[in-house]
Amino acid sequence: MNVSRYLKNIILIELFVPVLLLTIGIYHGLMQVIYRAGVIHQASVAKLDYYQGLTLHGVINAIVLTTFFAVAFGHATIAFFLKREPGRKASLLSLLLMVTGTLMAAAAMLSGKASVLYTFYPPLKAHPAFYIGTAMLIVGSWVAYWDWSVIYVRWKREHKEENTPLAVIGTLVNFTIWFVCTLAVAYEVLVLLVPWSLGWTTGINVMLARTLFWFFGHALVYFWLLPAYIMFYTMLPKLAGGKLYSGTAGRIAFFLFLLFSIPIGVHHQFGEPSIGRGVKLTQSLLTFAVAIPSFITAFTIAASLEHAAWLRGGRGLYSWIWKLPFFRKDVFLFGYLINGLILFIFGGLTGLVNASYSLNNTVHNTSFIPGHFHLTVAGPVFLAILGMSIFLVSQLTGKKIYLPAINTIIPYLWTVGVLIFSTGLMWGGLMGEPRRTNMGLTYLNPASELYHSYWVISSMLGLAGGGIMFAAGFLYFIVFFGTFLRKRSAAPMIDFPVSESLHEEKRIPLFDTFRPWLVVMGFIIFMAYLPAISDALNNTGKKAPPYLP
Ligand code: HAS
Ligand code: CU
Repeated sequence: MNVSRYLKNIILIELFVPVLLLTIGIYHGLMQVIYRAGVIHQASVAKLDYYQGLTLHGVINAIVLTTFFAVAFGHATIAFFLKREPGRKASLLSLLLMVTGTLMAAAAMLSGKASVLYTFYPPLKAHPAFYIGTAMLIVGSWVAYWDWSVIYVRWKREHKEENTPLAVIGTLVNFTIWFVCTLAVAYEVLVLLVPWSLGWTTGINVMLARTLFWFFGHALVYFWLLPAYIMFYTMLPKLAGGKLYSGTAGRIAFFLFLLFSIPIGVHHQFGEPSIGRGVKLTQSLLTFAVAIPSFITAFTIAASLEHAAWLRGGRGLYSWIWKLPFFRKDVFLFGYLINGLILFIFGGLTGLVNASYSLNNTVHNTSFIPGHFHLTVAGPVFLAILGMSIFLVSQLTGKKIYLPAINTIIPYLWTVGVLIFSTGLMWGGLMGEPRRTNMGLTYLNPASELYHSYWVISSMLGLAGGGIMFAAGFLYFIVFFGTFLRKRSAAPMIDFPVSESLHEEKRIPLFDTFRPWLVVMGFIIFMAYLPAISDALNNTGKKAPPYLP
């Protein structure tokens, strides 16, 4: 499909800006593993402090890159599947807000005035530019969502009897979750944190701030994940040479995410004394419910892949796997997506460990948690972003991919790195290795009185895996920027590989409408969060004064 120059430029900027920043984010990933292992005792070559580096790493990789990508991919998805381009004014306004907000937050972090990590828990306090910049980034993404919603409603009016394309359902579900969950963090930032950071208020209700953060913070992880899920359902089966086993399963999965993504944030707060046991248990059980759409996805995609491999002549219980196009340059996106899925098997299982109320005691605040989330956000999410960004840049600029053979091995190299890295972190975590701690200065520094050797091997594994991840990231930058710099050889376009459904897909009205799902979503959130917020308001204790590191 041809795209206007306008939309092409908007999408390309929304890919270029965060990938440029990602160079800082990935560099600080490498620095993290180096400091933690105690190989270098002081801050990075750029003389940034450990927590400043960790903030840059988390905010750039997990907030900036993912939000920009979700909006860029959303523009492409809406334009391609509904055959209508997003509004010019709305997409420009969205882009400007996101870029300005990001620059403000980046300036605050780089100047060392916002070393508060990506969760910005009070009483850690950042410069107001950090909070306001992050809020602008979020509002910018809302503008794109509102515009797509209008496009969708108009499209639906003209296509009442037609099933809405699955990718569009996925995009709108994702941004609806995002819009609702970011309302809480907007309140936290604008009403609690900004006035406090400006010195207008003297104390802050830490419990309320944290509870509002996790209302947003858990749903955030599905905002990262769903663009990858859209690719798994609507593109991967086609890339594998087959069809999607069940489109209806995909629809059900997306709507289940709408119901269960938000009312489970308390599973990040099992250890907090001010929240009651009843709320914690309820949200622990609801967390198991949110795993269901992922199990549906696992079975549907595995069946689709097996079907594709059989069409290619594969047979046997497992040996069909070798017929899949793992290293084919023309369908390189397959390599990125399949590696993400493989990592997510382990990411999902460790998530279920975390979600188990009592088991969480063992892993909470240990390096087991970053072990888990690098198998998720640095797994299916990051790999889908890397693969799709190269795909879109090549199609939108009309340029051939630079170093296509290298491009096919990047996701495998990354996956090997993540597996080693996460094994190290999770193993260490089970032995109590703390997360978010500059261990190289303390526990692993022979000169420190805190020194002990429990975590030498695990942090060395983290270092080895992190080094491999850095190498894969470096190769990605070469391919991504190299493609930008090539000569144009074709007209700009977007041409997604689209999976057909294996079974004829009849339109089931319940799975082609948002209204009933939104009502149930509101009800569950209300029931799950009313007692949590009430606990946060009632069991707060003394208001905390600011803490400046
Ligand atoms: Fe999580 C903490 C529970 C999913 C990210 N999580 C985190 C944090 C992050 C994060 C960033 O309950 C740390 C936050 C912080 O800074 O403190 N998580 C879960 C559960 C799931 C889950 C139950 N997490 C994710 C995803 C993330 C993510 C997705 C990012 C994108 N997580 C927790 C909990 C905590 C937590 C607690 C708090 C811990 C604490 O104490 O602090 C579930 O959604 C997972 C369901 C997934 C599955 C897997 C399905 C498998 C699939 C692959 C199939 C493979 C195929 C390939 C088909 C059930 C879909 C076949 C291969 C061939 C070759 C053919
Ligand atoms: Cu969570």
